Amino acid sequence: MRRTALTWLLLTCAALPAGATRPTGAPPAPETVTLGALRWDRTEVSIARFGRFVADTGTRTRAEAEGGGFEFSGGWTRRPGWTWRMPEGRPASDALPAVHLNFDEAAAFCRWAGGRLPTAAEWDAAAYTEQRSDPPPPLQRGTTYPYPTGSSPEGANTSDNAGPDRWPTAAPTGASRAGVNGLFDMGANVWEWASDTRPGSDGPERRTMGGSWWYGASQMRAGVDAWKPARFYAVYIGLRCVYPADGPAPTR
Ligand SMILES: [Ca+2]
Repeated sequence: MRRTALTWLLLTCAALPAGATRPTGAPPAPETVTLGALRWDRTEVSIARFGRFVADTGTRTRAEAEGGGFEFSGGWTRRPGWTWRMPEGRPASDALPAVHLNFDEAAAFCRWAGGRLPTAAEWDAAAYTEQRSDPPPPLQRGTTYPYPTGSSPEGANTSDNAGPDRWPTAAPTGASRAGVNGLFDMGANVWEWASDTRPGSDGPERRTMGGSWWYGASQMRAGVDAWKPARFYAVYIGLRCVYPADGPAPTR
């Protein structure tokens, strides 16, 4: 896959005069972004990718075993048949983010892929501070932004909509606009598990980052202190992983 994409890129570049616009159907951006010692998934983990982990490991998630994941509807409500395969209980695009996964399941996925879940501090640095040497305008290297999308939350999949809602629930991974560090959906779409932990009334809790499609843009800001029981799973919570920058390519 990687070699094919590279070959395609080289052929494309060779055929284009300097300054030409990339044609429609040009190869997608690389699937990871390297920032310092860490390589980041550019997007949230998709159903397709989580499916390869399940095929490889035989994993059966708690949401599947326990009768379905949770939605908030006047309180946390279990929805029969809502699982990572079918986030809202019906067949869905496999480009959607994988959800209905508890912390341990998210962490197991990242181990399989060759990495781990990020800490909240790592996540914040990647989400809000532009680190690339030559970012596309208006992003500027070294600037810390209020939103993972930059100076404004525009382009993120939140519940704030001036007009028609393009994505009433989750958006396909990578469908929104790339933000700080070229990462997609660090703000909103689905919450992302981080490894920070604290005791809770329902067992250990883990922090979740970035807000979701259910919330407005205020939940995308740095410093939002959101925690969930580690064993919880819901339609709003997904993940992305980090990998050592000097390690092998992640399993996809
Ligand atoms: Ca997100």
